[in-house]
Amino acid sequence: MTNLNAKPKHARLAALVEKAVQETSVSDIHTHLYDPAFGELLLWGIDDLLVYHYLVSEAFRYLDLPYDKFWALSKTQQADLIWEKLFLENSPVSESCRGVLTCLHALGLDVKKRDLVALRRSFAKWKPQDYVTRVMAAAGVTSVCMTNSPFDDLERPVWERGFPRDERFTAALRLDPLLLSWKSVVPRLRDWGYGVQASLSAKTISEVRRFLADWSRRIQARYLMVSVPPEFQFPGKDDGAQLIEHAVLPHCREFGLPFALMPGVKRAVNPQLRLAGDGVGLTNLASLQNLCAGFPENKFAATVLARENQHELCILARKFRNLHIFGCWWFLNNPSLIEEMTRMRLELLGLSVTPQHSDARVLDQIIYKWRHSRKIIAQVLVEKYTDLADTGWVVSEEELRRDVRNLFGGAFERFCKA
Ligand code: RAT
Ligand code: ZN
Repeated sequence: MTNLNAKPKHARLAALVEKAVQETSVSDIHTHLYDPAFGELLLWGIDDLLVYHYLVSEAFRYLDLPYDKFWALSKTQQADLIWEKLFLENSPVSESCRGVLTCLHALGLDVKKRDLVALRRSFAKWKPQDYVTRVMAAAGVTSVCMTNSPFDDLERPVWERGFPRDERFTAALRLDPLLLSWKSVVPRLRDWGYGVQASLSAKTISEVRRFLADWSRRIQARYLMVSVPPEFQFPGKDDGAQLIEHAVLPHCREFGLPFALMPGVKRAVNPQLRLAGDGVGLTNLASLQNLCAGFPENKFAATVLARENQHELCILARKFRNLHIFGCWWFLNNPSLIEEMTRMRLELLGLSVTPQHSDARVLDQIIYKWRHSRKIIAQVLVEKYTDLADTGWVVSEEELRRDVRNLFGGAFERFCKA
């Protein structure tokens, strides 16, 4: 028989959950944003939103322009073309396109008129520093973790000069060149005063550790990170695996920092698309298992790019408490997949996960990435709490707020400190 009281009770629960999810601020643990002290490296505004590489690859589905002609255009011209193809000539139903509109709408701009020139005028009024505050408030985000690479020639000099940190922008030390193309970074490390050689002698390893220590301190890294291709193997005899084992992991243990792995990206499957040209492949997660099992004193965080890897990743995290899984990365950052992954993670791991990170490259994007994800996370939570309520276990408002805080950065924070 239907319980006639059930619906209003559950509607009240749903309203409480939605309110808690809306009101709980997020600590966004992986973005490509920059502290405003980095000047033009911090991207924001309508043109940067439109030339986001997620949209570039979508625009090329409709564009018949040769790639090099597109790249020769100015940013404004590229944005004009993308607007025309993805917004005017076709309805902007893809998640990345919808995201642009969510941002504009949240900022109080009129999207109905489809007037790009007027939109540009509205953005021209903002100063970056004030805009950061405005956008973070609109997104309900209190801190964003940057992706910081000493190998980036635009970024490195800013760190070397030093600057007063904006506390809202925390740092993560990104190591892709070091671990994926060791031979190419040897001369650079030598230029910077580290006595390394191509062969991984004890002296070279100790100099790499000195480099990691210098940079971890300089940027006050919250964690170290690398994205790896699907074929990544650990343990291994190649430079990357050796450097991880003998330099990165001991360094992380010494500094008490997690090592974040992002497996599954096939870089430059279409190099003509530049940043938009990367693809995805299925990863053999045995390597991650070997890391977690072989180095119980290390903490690992992971987000994996292939949808087909997600179930196995959850099972790994059930087996290894030194593994924290996070985010619906890149091609997974779509409503249908966020919903599937969030539900699966909660069912297998409870609240000991970080269901989302924004990966924002343009400041404004934190608005849409979090609005869209909050909606889905709330729906999944309502479903889970309703199932509990059916057993008689009713979560209090305080309990559900605690849970949401954990999902929005608290669980990761605890993992980092453990
Ligand atoms: O999501 C992205 O913007 C990608 O281009 C990558 O930067 C990815 O998130 C990464 O961190 O490698
Ligand atoms: Zn990223």
